Amino acid sequence: MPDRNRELMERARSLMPGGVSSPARSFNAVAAEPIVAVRGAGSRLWDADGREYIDYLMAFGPLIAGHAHPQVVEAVRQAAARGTAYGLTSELELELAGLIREALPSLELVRFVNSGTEATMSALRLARAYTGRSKIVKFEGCYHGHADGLLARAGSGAATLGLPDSPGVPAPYAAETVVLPYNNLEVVSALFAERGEEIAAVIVEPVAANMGVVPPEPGFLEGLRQVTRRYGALLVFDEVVTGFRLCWGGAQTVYSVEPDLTCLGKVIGGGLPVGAYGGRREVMELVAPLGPVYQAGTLAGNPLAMAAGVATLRLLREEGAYRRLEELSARLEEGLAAVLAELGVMATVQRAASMLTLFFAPGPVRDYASARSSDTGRFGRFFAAMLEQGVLLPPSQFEAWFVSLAHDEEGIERTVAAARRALASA
Ligand code: KE4
Repeated sequence: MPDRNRELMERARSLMPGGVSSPARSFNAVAAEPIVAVRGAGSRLWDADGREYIDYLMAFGPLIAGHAHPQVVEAVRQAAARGTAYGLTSELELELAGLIREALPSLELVRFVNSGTEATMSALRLARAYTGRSKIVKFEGCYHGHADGLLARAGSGAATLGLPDSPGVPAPYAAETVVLPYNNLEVVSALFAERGEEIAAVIVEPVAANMGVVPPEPGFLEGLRQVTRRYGALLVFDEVVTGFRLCWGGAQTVYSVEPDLTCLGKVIGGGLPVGAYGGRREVMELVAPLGPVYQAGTLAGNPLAMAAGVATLRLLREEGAYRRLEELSARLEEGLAAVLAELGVMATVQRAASMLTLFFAPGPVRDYASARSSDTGRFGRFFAAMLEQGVLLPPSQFEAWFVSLAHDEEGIERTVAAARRALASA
């Protein structure tokens, strides 16, 4: 039988670098041939050879309602029938902005962009303008998109591909970014004691997902809030993954820490291209056209992305939505942990709400160094064995598995059974 995936990937490689639109999709870090998606429905995805998978990649996070949720599809269809873009404000932007502010009151004003990268890039430009300072602090293993200054030892794709600093980033840009170990408040405090007046902002994934799922240790986020306030730097929460994923109010609600600026993406667009940044009015009022900080975008606030986002957030706001996500995700975590114990595999499962990572490393994984101690070769073989059994995981040890409202108990039982077979053989 012809291998349609292979044929299509060969043609893809003749047209696009690596045959992908993003390196995170390359399968370079796993022992399997890339697959080409042709359809998704609910928790399922089908490839070009007609194989069906229970999907935990879920497009790297946006699809918390599952693939092609009827209400999301209908909302996009209706919006498209009225036009795909206007170059003007549309009511859908107001609706989504209203839902975001209802869930995250710290975003007194919000600006839509087209990706998480644009959101973090814009938020940091704004922070530098507001403070008049240029240094940015980020954490090793955290990924905030591919804007020049943020690629210094990023997590996610760069970590997987072993490109700690990307070529093409001018040295002076990288020099403005200080990279510190996650979950280590002492190092942050020492840096601020020495150079606090130079620091415009600290940007952090409040629950890291790009070195695999690594929750903040008690006091870490509160400590960042205190030290940034003390030295007049801004605290930027990159909630592109955690926003509307951990709960309706995101990580800032779970941990009761209010950042000055928040970046969003993924879930708020329901699978369409979207990003957003927002925060305190006195900061956001510097953004053009109100203030001098320039940021713009032809398709920012695109009505189709807004429609998909509104439909998705409405589904999440329904009674019981997060309880259902918690039930399913806890079941998956417990099932995997039981298999690891039963087989005596040296691995650990770390979960935050409906995202989790199975690390082939002794726990706890608390920062990039401990994440990097994972046996990535074993993850690669595990990934391939799961794929063979019809379970699609993110193709990297340093990513999160995502559970959606469309997953179900039967699929989770099958996933745990497949993991038992995969771990016993790999
Ligand atoms: P995008 O530019 O990819 O929309 O968002 C960048 C971004 C910002 N902040 C966080 C915390 C993120 O996780 C991301 C993007 N996540 C990766 C995977 N974890 C996207 C996958 C890819 O690059 O293809």
